[in-house]
Amino acid sequence: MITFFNDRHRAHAPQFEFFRGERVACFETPARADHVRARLIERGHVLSPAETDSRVALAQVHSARYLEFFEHAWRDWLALSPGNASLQPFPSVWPVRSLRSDIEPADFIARLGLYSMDNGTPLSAGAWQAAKAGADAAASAATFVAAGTHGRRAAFSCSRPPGHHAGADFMGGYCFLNNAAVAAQTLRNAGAARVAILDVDYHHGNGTQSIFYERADVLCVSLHGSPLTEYPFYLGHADEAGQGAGEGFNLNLPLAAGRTSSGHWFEALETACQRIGSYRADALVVALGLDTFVDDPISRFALLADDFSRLGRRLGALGLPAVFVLEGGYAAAALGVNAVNVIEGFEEA
Ligand code: OKP
Ligand code: ZN
Repeated sequence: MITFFNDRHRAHAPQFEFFRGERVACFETPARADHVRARLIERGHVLSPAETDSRVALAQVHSARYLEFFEHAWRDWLALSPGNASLQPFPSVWPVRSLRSDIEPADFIARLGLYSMDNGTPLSAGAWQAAKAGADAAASAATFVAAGTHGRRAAFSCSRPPGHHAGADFMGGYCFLNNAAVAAQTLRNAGAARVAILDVDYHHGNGTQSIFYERADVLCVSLHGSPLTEYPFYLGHADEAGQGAGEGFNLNLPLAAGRTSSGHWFEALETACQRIGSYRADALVVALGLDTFVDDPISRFALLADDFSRLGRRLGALGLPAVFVLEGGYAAAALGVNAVNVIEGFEEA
């Protein structure tokens, strides 16, 4: 399967994040994408640089003021003090219930809070460059798949940082630009009437869900650890079915966290696949998180390397043109085998 690789991902390499009051090394590292790249090459897959500008799709799935903020955030951070070049900005105040989010404050940290859902998404000097190139890779994969004139087409966008927690106007959960949403919107723009997004990352894709929540043209289905105990906590419950025109076009399949749940996980995958089949999608976007792996350091499911092959085969059996977009997965050394197992399982089917 052709891979569109984000060769600017290294521009985003924050130094630390917070865990229970302490600074810890980031889980979302450049090594992640490098491991997947190395495995793809080892297995003979073709890598291509991004060739589609994602600007059009980005403006359809994110708000103009959020894109404006994020693109210039590092410049604005440096403008506070030249010494900021070696520091990471974090939000410290957020417009929760009863506070206003319609007026953008002038203060930088207040703006950062307005456009963030957590303090776990460190900005870096190259965050915009890396994330924008990642969105371009997702748009390129979708454009490639949409251009397929005969036979089944599929492509893999191999990129970081991930995207599925980023909403129309906020960053969060290591995510800045919603790559899966960019891929789905690019497929729609190219003429696909109905696009299904299946998010198999361990964490609920709250950003993707919220972007398409009132739309019937993009079905969102997600398998994830229950938000009662797992990030992002405030979205991802089973009763979230979509709203307005989008009612009935969102399906959440939350599962209890636990190392012995891979049987339950594949049962839920079956439910997800049935729904995608009945939707009669023209194309599929897979938000491919690999943090369901048994050894993932921040997640609690129990999938093994072979399970990722099985996942790929099941998705292949849907018989749909597909765009795979890399999301999470923090057992970095295992990421290559696991990601490529999904890709090759899909091709096998
Ligand atoms: C992003 B993706 C652990 C903090 C966890 C949020 C997790 C974001 C996961 N110290 N922070 O869905 O894989
Ligand atoms: Zn995740």
